[in-house]
Amino acid sequence: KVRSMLDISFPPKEEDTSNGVAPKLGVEASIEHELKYRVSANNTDARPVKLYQSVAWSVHDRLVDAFDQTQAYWKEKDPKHIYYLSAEFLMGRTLTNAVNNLDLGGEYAEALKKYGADLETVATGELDAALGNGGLGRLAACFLDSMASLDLPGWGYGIRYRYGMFKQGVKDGLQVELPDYWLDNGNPWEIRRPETQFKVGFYGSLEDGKWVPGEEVIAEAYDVPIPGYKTKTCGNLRLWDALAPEEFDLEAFNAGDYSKAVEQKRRADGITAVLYPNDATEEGKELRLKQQFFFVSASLQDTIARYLEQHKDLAGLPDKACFQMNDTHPTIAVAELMRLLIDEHGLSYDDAWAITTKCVAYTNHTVMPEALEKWPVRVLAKLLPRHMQLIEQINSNWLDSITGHVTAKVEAELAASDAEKQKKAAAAAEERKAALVAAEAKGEEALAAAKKVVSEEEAAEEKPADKATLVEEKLKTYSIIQENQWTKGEMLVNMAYLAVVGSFAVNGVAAIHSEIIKTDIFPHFVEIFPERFQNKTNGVTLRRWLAYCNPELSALITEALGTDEWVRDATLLAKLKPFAEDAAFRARWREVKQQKKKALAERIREQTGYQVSTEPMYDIHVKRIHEYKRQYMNAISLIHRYKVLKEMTPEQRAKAVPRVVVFGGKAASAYYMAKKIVALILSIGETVNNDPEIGDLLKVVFLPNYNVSEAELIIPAAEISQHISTAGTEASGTSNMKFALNGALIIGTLDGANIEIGENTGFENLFIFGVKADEINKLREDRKNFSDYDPRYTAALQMVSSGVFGRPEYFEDLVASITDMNRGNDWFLLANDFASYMDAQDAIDELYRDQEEWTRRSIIYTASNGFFSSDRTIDQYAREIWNVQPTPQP
Ligand code: C3B
Repeated sequence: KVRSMLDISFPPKEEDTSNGVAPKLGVEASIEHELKYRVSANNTDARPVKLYQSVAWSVHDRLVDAFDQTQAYWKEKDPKHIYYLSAEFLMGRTLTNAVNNLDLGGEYAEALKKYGADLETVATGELDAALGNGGLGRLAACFLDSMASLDLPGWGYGIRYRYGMFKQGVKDGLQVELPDYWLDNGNPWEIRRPETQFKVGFYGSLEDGKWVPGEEVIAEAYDVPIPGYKTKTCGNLRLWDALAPEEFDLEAFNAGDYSKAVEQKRRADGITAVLYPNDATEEGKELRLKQQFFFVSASLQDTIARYLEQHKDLAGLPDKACFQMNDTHPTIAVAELMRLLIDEHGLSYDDAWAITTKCVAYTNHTVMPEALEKWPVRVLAKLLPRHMQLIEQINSNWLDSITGHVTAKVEAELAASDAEKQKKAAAAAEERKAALVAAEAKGEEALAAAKKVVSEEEAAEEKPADKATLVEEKLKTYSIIQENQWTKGEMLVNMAYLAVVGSFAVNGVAAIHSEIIKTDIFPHFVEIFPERFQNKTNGVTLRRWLAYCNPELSALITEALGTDEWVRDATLLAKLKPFAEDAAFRARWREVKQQKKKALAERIREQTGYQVSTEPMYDIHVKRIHEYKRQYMNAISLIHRYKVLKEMTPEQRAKAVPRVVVFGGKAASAYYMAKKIVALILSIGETVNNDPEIGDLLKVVFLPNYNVSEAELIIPAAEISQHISTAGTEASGTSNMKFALNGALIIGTLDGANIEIGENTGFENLFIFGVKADEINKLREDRKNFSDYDPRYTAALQMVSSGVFGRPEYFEDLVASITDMNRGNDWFLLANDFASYMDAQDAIDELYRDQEEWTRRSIIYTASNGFFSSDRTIDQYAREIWNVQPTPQP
């Protein structure tokens, strides 16, 4: 409006399509321009963060050009789009990725010489965008990179949290959580869109069937351009911020009630204030549901508005839009899309349902029961009354539609058991008759007693099951709305069930996981729509996770293959295999690893003060801290290792294989046991690292604040990496892929994507141990007594309890969680796997003595795992679920 009033034409009509100053200037001049005008620091005063900001703004302008051109092209061509709905996007830093994807690495390196700086150093001025917890959020970020790189029309949609994942510090041997104000230095990677705003309502009531919200906030868009790798395509991540409808309630303000006036603003701010720091557990907090609905509603409204700019009939929406729900967090989309279509656009329920179920697909990322979201009906009905009503209708239609199926199933079961029962009943009747005859012969009294027994038996005899009751009971297991199993009378909405019923495709994230969700989580849904269930094994972007984080190894790979095409086509990595047999190549491969180990050693010194040698094996265990991921089991094995080293003679020690063991990962702030596991690792480090007898033979390091940028430093330095979850618990894992691609060997269980990595690499090249997923249930039932455990395990735990690592009372319940039948009872089966874990560890030591063979395997890992490129994953989603076509600009 403002623009037309001023009568300016926008964009300018002239030839020049670049709308920034910088691109016209050339890289060097644009950095200078930004330094002077945008961040206001002259050359001599170019402090690192200012230099970073200038470089970032200079890149920003180039990104905006690519972005505008791509989006304009897509608008004109109008291809079907994928909209990736995710509560989390764990982006990390952007600068290096953007410069290299735009293929401007050389130019920026050259321009920075003037400042005596290199891109790598300048890049450290950027704060990580940590708008995610862990694997799920990082996967979403990798997917965006691949979508753009494959020229697929697609946007991510999420929340612009002002505080991301907390910063982890260590104080007095414990994890502490510090706020992550990542926008502190401004954010050159986003474009605010005050012209793109939508109202989102909450609470209120239904009046004549119409929802009248009791509270409204404004969702305002921020666009984050996502450059594809060496393509003109630049995708978009649209993040929503929440604003109060009016900055101040003027009436209240005038009446002198200042606090009431700012109340609205405070409430809106709260929605996008902070990311819930939970990974695979559910909080069930109203604010969390508010966040979910907030971004889902804005994203759907936005998509529909853009669709209606070019099309009249919403029936065609499924030909233009697919919404992929990243876990259950955005599942309210099913109800919200229904509401928008029915209430806002006047469609009938049936037409709306037909459209919704053609537009929405769901990815499941976990089988942990505590992470499968279930919202109390009470909470939903209060916050979103219209949606609760729609969910009830969806559920009742759903149950109606399957009543025939369920009835037939019950009938079949009854028929099968009927014959059996009749036979049993006849035999019982015979027996009773015989008993009466025998009793009669003994006299009156005996007969009376026998008659009593018989009549009791007859009364107790199984009544023929009532079919209607059976059908009703069975239907409950399919119901989206269920009674809380722990709190009687409380009704819950099972969001995963709503997602399955509302979606046209449901997928797991690794082969084994996709099977487990079919057999253990949704077996009854598989009966109804077997074709809906699919697998899409996760992947990672090779740009960030090999090419850019490990330029040295990448250069070597490129030299060997004679091309850098592998960055785009990861299958080409297979051609590295013959080089594994080349001793000179192996020596160079080792040199690179050594260089990366040195960089990590430096980081360890900076962050922890520990001096670690670069000679020992670098053994890495990084991921969120969870009982199921079993960092605890690793810690126990290290206690054993320490004990063995202590008991050795100097001659024996001279032959031992030295290790630097590095842990990293955050414990959710409310996860009691996880925080104790962190403390235990820190305590072991404190004791071991300061023991002069041990020296370089063993160092145990907890590197604080594991995040994307730390991972980029740690992964290239790893020689062995640990992925040791209890079989059947880790849906996929994605760091295992990153480690493998960087030539780290894997010690792991037959869980998640470890299995597929084994298939690709050859299981003989991995250190696989532990029980299999299908043995878990039985083993859980048969858990032993503590006294039966492996003596190495019991001795190590004894050392914890007796205070060798300090604070024995603090660790008491951690120990109890795996030793006490009544206090955790070793749910994740550490005791069962410990012995085979130790065997695998011994095999690792043994192989490490043979550096030639070790390096050979390392090369085989990189060569074998191109399959785990997220380009492959996204290509499969695009073809097999989304039906979205690459749409590159000519
Ligand atoms: C994670 C799973 O725990 C990983 O196994 C998986 O590799 C990734 O998702 C990506 O699929 N996950 C997560 O980070 N957060 C959740 N809430 C659920 C799963």
